[in-house]
Amino acid sequence: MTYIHDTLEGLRHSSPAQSEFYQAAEEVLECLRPLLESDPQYHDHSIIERIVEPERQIMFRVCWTDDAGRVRVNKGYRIQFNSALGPYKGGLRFHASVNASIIKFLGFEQIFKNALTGLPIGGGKGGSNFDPKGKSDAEIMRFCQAYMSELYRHIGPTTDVPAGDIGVGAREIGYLYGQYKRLTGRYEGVLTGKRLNWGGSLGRKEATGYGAVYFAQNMLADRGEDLRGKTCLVSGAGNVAIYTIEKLYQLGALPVTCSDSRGTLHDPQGIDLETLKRLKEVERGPLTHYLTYRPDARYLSREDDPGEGHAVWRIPADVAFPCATQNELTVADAEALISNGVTCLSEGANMPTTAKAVDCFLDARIAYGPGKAANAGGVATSQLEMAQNSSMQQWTLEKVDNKLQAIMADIYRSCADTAAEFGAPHNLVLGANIAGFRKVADAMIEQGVC
Ligand code: NDP
Ligand code: 2IT
Repeated sequence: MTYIHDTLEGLRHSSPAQSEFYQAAEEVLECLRPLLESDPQYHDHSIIERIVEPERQIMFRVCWTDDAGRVRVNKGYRIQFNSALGPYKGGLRFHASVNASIIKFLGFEQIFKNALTGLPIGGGKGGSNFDPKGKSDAEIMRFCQAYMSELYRHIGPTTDVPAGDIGVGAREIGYLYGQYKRLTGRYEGVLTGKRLNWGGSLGRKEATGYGAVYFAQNMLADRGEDLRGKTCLVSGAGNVAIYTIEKLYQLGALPVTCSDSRGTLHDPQGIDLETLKRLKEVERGPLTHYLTYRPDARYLSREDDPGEGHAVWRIPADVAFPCATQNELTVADAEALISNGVTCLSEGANMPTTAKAVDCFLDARIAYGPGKAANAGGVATSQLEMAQNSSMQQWTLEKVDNKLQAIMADIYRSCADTAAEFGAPHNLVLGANIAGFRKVADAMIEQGVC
């Protein structure tokens, strides 16, 4: 199967210095080997070569003025990766680390994730290297307006529908939406993750975290277990982490950690959810402030722990939910989790586990739910928001949550069944990649060369 190797080599030459994208592409293409061997049509239609190439990549300058009156410049991105299944759909990330490789890996993953939801959405992603940390509300607004001043001409409710990701929540979606409306004069479902009183969906804010927990529930149920009484590790302290923690409590589990870029918070009594929400959603302050409300908790600073792994993964527990960022979980972390007896891991973040650490989990036969399956609840509920917008309706929370639970159960079933079909029933990475790919590839073949 030399063309998989050749395609990956080709990417390294045509798109140099994109390590995160190569990592994501290599994982998917390696998983496709058994499918490509058994079904030559994908090779005949050059689907592999076509699927790794974005349909369109937009890069632009974003100029805005800070509170001191200085003009600042950032890079803006939107990658429209694949529209075989529907309009491009995927979040926007505002973080200092953003570059072309990160946006490309996220857009690539989004193709297969969106396919797994079974909903009519293609794959896209965008963002900026704008760093929201320490910015005033007025600066955030001016940046969002400047970013949308270019983006608006490339998006629309039936062409490309952005949403949030790291650094982009309901506040930013509001400023982006206001600017889109000002520029186009149209009030329409061009963004998801909107607030409830102007077109948002009940349950969207919670959906990624809740979905990652529902995915874990499905994996455990297949092994005759459930989450009740289980001690859980959660990383991150943003949107996905907070609603993972909320759902874990609702299902009788005990989440004892969360984390941010500076370190890990460990509260053996269980993370106090109301305090965490107040700190992160209202005050937008650092996680260390938690200790003033809960002095028995401890904050393990990364500065004091310069080793290979991360403190959050060394705390003994039963189930783990990485919900911060890519490659946050290394081989050292995987070994610590496995030796402490973790039996299940569900990825709320995108590609949080390094390739070698994924192999550790698969070799150890723990229940391992890869991000493109486990965190698909967020984008799935975004599509439910699009459906409500286009029919001018607002559904109840119960209706949205019932649909989310059904979608997560279906994703799990299709990953597990596909893994079994290819002789590796424990390998949901293989199952997710083949199941997602098949849907997109079949649509591409049926739509001809384009
Ligand atoms: P938020 O911005 O709300 O929170 C991000 C959290 O991750 C923060 O606690 C942040 O800490 C931490 N973090 C970010 N970057 C780093 C880094 N380089 N090193 C260590 N910690 C970091 O983002 P979300 O919760 O929305 O997103 C978290 C993950 O979930 C991302 O991988 C995202 O792609 C994924 N995801 C999000 C979805 C959504 O609907 N929002 C849907 C599906 C996946 P600090 O504040 O210190 O930076
Ligand atoms: O990675 C993701 O799936 C998201 N950030 C959510 C995308 C969306 O369109 O809701």
